[in-house]
Amino acid sequence: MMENNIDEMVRKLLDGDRRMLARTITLVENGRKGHRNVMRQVYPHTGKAMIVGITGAGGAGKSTLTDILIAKFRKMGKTVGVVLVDPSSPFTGGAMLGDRIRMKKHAQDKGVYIRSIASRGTMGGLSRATYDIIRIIEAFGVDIIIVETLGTGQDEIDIVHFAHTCLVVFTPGMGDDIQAMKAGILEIADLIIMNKADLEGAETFIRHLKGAVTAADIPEGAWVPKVLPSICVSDKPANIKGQDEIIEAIYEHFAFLHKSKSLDAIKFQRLELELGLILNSELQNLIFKGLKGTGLKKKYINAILGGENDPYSVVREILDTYVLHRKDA
Ligand SMILES: Nc1nc2c(ncn2[C@@H]2O[C@H](COP(=O)(O)OP(=O)(O)OP(=O)(O)O)[C@@H](O)[C@H]2O)c(=O)[nH]1
Ligand SMILES: [Mg+2]
Repeated sequence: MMENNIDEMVRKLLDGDRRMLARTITLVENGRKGHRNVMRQVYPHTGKAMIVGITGAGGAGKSTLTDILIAKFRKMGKTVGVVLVDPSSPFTGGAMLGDRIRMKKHAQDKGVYIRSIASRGTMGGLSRATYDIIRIIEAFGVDIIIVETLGTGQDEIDIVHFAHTCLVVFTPGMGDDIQAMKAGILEIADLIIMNKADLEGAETFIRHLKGAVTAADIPEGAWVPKVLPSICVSDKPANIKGQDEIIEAIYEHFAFLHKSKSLDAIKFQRLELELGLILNSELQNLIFKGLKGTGLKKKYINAILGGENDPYSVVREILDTYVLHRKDA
């Protein structure tokens, strides 16, 4: 894509052109030519949306809950962006289709933008593209961005570094795992959602979760995670409940962040994370580009294969040669 086309693309994106939003995201997701230029132009327009992270085990009801929250935010007159990170593995392809069908009713609503991202970072956490895409949706201009990730460890930790409010979704059947999860979960969750509260065992599990919060060593003045029941699916619409309270709690938490000046800390953490990810990929690009045509990369790999060297020593050598000594050159 020509540079002036990129300028035009970003201009339209900032003007609220949805087609351009989709095209920009695809360009950045695939790391195509011009993506750095896009991000440079997009960045000054970011940072205005409220970001809600939703994580939890597969099938806990994250997408179903997201779907209801979208509708409620829309009723409040808010525009919503949704990012579904790796919504299903290649082995459970049906789940992603499920997400699509479930959220299809928002497809005609110009106030909602939903995007699935297939890729995860190579280290298991969220990829650089994911952060860039969230920035792009912010620049496009929505009030709220919901980011759904599967809670498989690293992703949960990542989400807490940029979401303003983090929801961790549990279900009654998970009671046995509670001991193992308790420790980490309280550091991540601002709101602990007990979804499928219609199922047996929900009340006991809620009691356990509340007990864990009470027993936790939460510093004075810090946010105390709320435990909230939720029923997202039922034959009788009247039985679907808990989501108004969740929205109320999201705003309560956001107000708390304002008051406690934690918003600045979140901004800082988010940038720290993004800087690291961008540095990683740009440095690798730069170095592999530098090695191109020298035959060195092949030599290094063969040396490792031959047992004369190891990857850490090779990287050290490359850094010594191409990065650390550059200042002397
Ligand atoms: N009984 C009951 N079932 C629910 C409830 N909420 C969601 N479900 C069902 O749970 C299943 C999984 O829901 P999803 O929303 O796809 O769960 P998810 O956490 O997004 O799943 P992944 O994205 O695959 O990790 C679906 O069949 C939903 O209909 C609830 O409150 N009660
Ligand atoms: Mg889902």
